[in-house]
Amino acid sequence: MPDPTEEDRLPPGQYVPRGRPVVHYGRVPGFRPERWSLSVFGATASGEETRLSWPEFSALPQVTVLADLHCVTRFSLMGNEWSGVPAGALLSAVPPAPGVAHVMVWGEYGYSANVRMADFARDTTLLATGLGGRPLSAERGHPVRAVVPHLYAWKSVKWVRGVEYLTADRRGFWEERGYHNVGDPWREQRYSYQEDPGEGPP
Ligand SMILES: Nc1nc2c(c(=O)[nH]1)N[C@H]1C(S)=C(S)[C@@H](COP(=O)(O)O)O[C@H]1N2
Ligand SMILES: [Mo]
Repeated sequence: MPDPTEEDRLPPGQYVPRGRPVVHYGRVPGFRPERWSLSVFGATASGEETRLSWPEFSALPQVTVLADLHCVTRFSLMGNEWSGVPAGALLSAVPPAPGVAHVMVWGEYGYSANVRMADFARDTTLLATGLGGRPLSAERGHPVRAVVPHLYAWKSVKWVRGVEYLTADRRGFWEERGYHNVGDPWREQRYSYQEDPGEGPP
């Protein structure tokens, strides 16, 4: 049984599973630091793409955030201590052009998820490198995963390699396949048919 505080933290229709499920589509990629980069592109303020090397990314400010992660298949991973770079620090390092209201987060192998800038810029949104005081395991997204804990977990892209600033909203991998464009678990925004006007791209 979840303790009362966990129960209070559980969005509608979610449960606390036994164990700690790992979920993703496709293979777990390897990591070679000398080959890795994080590409920030699209509508940047400079008009240029910036590629951060592993040492450059690792030099960004780091924080720790305690947060739950809610999978749309209804299990929730409670009480995760994520550490890593706040998304806001990336926005400061590579500013978007004025008026950018959406971001596409890209993982390895073309997995992607779109997030509203207001959600990306929250101080609990991370480009996480650690979980529970240790580096992320390969299957949880090593070396870097997005953590957007206030949205369904498909938005928390593992193995992040790119952040694209969008001039117009565009659907990512699961958003194209019937899932909700916003994905707020507290409002049970699971499927695209639930979208209100203005919540998705035209
Ligand atoms: N790159 C990538 N990231 C991904 C996915 C994926 O298929 N590929 N699946 C998402 C989904 S649906 C969930 S529930 C979470 C699961 O995170 P976990 O494996 O740490 O539990 O990762 C998300 N991030
Ligand atoms: Mo998920």
